Amino acid sequence: MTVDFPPGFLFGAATAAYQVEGAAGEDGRTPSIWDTFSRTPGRVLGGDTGDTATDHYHRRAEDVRLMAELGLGAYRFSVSWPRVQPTGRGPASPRGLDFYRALVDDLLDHGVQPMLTLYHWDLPQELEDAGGWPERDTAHRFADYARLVGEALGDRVELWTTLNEPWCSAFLGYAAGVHAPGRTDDEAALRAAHHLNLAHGLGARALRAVLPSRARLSVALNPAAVRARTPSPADQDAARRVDALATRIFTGPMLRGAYPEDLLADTAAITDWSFVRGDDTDVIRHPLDALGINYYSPTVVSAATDNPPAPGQGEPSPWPGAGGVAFHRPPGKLTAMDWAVDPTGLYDLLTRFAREAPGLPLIVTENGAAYDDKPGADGAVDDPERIAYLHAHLEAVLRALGEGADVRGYFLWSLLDNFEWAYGYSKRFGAVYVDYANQARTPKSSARWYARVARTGRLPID
Ligand code: PNW
Repeated sequence: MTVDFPPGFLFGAATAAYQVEGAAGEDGRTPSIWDTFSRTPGRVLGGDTGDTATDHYHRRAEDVRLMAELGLGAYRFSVSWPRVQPTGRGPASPRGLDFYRALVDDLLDHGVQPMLTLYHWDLPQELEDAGGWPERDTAHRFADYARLVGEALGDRVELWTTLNEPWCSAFLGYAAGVHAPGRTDDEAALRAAHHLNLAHGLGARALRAVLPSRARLSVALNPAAVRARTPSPADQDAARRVDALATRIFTGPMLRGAYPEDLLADTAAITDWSFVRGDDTDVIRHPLDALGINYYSPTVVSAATDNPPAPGQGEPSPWPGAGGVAFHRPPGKLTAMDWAVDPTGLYDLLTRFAREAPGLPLIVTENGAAYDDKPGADGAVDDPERIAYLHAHLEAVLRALGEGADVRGYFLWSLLDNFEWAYGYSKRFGAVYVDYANQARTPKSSARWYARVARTGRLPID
């Protein structure tokens, strides 16, 4: 197998606004659902919030210099909706947009290509108060917001992503309730999933109308690399259900213009899907220039042996319509998230979408691992497990490339240690260590290792 990536392959790192920016109340930014959620006692480990995060809002210039030092070709970041459109409606906030203009200018000055995500989970609280993603109007609000950002940054940003991981927004946010806004209502979660799909389609259309033709549009999904625990028909059926709820609920309408029949049947006890109207699925099937895939760990399932609870009766779960499915810890070493390390899942997803969506370029928009990193006596942070994780997953990308998958780039999650949602600051995903006492940045050994891969375009052979 070759260790060389194709010429032009993008090596980047990713972050998201709420996880790194801080400055939660500055320059006109209003609360998002994540401010409300994290300030509610008991929701986030340790009571952590994104009020300060890694203070990236004030350390932007230093952080961009760091990216350039690390030889990154690209930086994937998200725009905070309540920073640029504080009430979720109406005109843009010039001060909010100024931050992203300055960030993009800095990136371009340093030869780092910006990749902009419009929505990485920070819905303006005012829109949640009006019903949030279960309400159809939120999709239209998103399209207006997309247009505002497109008009402001379209001359400088070529790579655009509408949504990050709509599965998490819909099912962790509205069904399991472990992410903002913390609701536990299966029907609302399925409505949210549809309105996120619609937001993607309307947003893509709004962007196309204002962006120059060289702009490239994408969405970043977290498709599940699902495996049945055994080849038995019952376990295979469990895998099919989870695949429908995790992946095809988005790729069905986005890539094929229809919801999968089996998904509609599996969720029939929860909803009749009458919130899907008229030409919605045509709008959602907007032509894309790339598909972003976020991957961390596989999902292993089997048919549950006990009687599944009726819809709405069991513990809140992010899988409405998969009541009869049991989830298992996959084999393999675990990261600090207790997620199993298994690069085959990434290979499987890349080759699957290469097959199912021929001609659509793929980008690994997130991949990485949390470990219990600690500075040594000399202040250096040595993280050999992260290097091994990255190496193995980049090898999986090369293997998929070797079989013809059109993978254009790879973004490490994350540039910096940051606010890891419900886990607060307890989980460190960064290639760069952040000391939260003084916000000092220290590249870990994995950052040096990754910088060499990015500069040379090849994996080191050991
Ligand atoms: C993704 N799950 O989140 C996000 O895009 C990042 O913001 C996040 O920091 C990163 O992965 C690491 O967690 C996920 O429970 C959060 O299946 C939870 C899940 C999946 C992805």
